[in-house]
Amino acid sequence: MYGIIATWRMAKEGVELADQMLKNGEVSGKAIEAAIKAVEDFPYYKSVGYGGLPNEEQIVELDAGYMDGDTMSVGALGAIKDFANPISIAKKLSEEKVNNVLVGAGAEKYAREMKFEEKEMLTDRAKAFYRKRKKELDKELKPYDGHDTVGMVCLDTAGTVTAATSTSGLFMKRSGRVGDSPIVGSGFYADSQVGGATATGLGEDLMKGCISYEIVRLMVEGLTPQAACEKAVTDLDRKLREKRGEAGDLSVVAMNCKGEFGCATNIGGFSFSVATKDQEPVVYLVTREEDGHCSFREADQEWLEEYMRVRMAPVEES
Ligand code: SD4
Repeated sequence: MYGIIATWRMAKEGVELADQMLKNGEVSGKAIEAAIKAVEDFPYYKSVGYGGLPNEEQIVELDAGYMDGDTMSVGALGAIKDFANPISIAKKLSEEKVNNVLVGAGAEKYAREMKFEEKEMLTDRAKAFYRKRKKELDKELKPYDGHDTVGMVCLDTAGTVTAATSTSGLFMKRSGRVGDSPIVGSGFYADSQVGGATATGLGEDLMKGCISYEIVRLMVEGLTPQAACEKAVTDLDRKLREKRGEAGDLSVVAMNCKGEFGCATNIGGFSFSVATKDQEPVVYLVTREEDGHCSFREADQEWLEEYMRVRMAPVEES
């Protein structure tokens, strides 16, 4: 068996690419890296890599994480700027004995030494969104809307499970703010004997439940990926509401070592992309019921076209 699952529609092209690679016998780590790079490089996705929206100082600071489920090796980056592919740097860090998690200037120094591609990641389009949002903020809109992290779990024919994330985090975040995406166990987790999981949403809340680890742990207990995702999201959502009066956006996907997959969310509008040996690449739209059960249906052509149209529409600044 082989397969790859990823948060959001934006991962579709990357998932298609990885699917081909896996079909040809490529290893999980290479396939997931290529898939995430495809999202990082696409300028119209404004929450990952090139074209990602900046922090409050109009600087694009990126987070990324990578885990190899054979060895438990982890590499991660927080708040790195001016590098094209944070995922590749995170993966490289996972090969180091120590110093696996680097942030800010230290991460940039490492990436420079390792000769990763340097790139100005702030696009004119992202600047226009920034100017627009600045004006809206004067009218007291909350800064924390608008985000979509790409997170993936990948299984290859040899049975290796990897998990990885990449994000520009929350739009208008504070300089130096790090979300859940580079935090192992929160943004991502992989164990080749079990499976993997990854999360997207409000990092500050996802972290409180170590949600990716929790999903993998529930799969160890025998839950299917779908049941594990639903239980993890429902339990964390309830706990946050009980203890804090509200819960941020929590959305997750998971795949086990048999290539079975699942998803869950506490919001409307969550989508994910998936492909396996038995399943052509597809985008699913997730619906959440009152009781926390989540179902999904294939996105139709109209939805897919509208998605791209909105992503590529000119930024109305007025
Ligand atoms: C973060 N979890 O930085 C990320 C943002 C995200 O969908 O996933 N948004 O908190």
